[in-house]
Amino acid sequence: MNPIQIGVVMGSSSDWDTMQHAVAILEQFGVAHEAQVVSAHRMPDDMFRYAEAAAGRGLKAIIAGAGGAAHLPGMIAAKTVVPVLGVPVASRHLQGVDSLHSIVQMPKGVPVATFAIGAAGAANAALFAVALLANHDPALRARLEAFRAEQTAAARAMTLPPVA
Ligand code: RP5
Repeated sequence: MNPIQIGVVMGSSSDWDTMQHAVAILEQFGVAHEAQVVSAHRMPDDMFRYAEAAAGRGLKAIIAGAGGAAHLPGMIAAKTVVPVLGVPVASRHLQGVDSLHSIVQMPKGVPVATFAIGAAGAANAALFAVALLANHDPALRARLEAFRAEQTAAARAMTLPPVA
């Protein structure tokens, strides 16, 4: 069994609809990963333990998704130098603009790489993690290049319906 390389954490099981898109990409690329709920507000001690252990456990990046007052990515980043990729989850009342602002507006010195709100952001965070790992893994880089080539072919094959 390969050691876990990417950690995926989220503030609530209600984030899974969004965050599963990150896990799906990691599975597609065969990247060893874990996924779990680590809530900044409801289990802050667990969050700190997770972040403090991340480097020692060999994690290469942490994908952290949260919604609303989305402190999870920033607080994890505050406790580890392992790169944190933040995913704003769409919230009920503000549709994730609150999540986006909470995650993207980190003060200087503690970065969180912030992705788009929702499923696209979750998938792209995982693709970014794959790209990071691919810097040191030629086979993974080849799979990433093939993935891009398939997308290009699919886009070139797109046709448009006649004017209604
Ligand atoms: C955040 O609160 C979570 O990341 C989630 O997006 C949001 C709502 O959580 P639930 O009330 O659905 O558990 O901490």
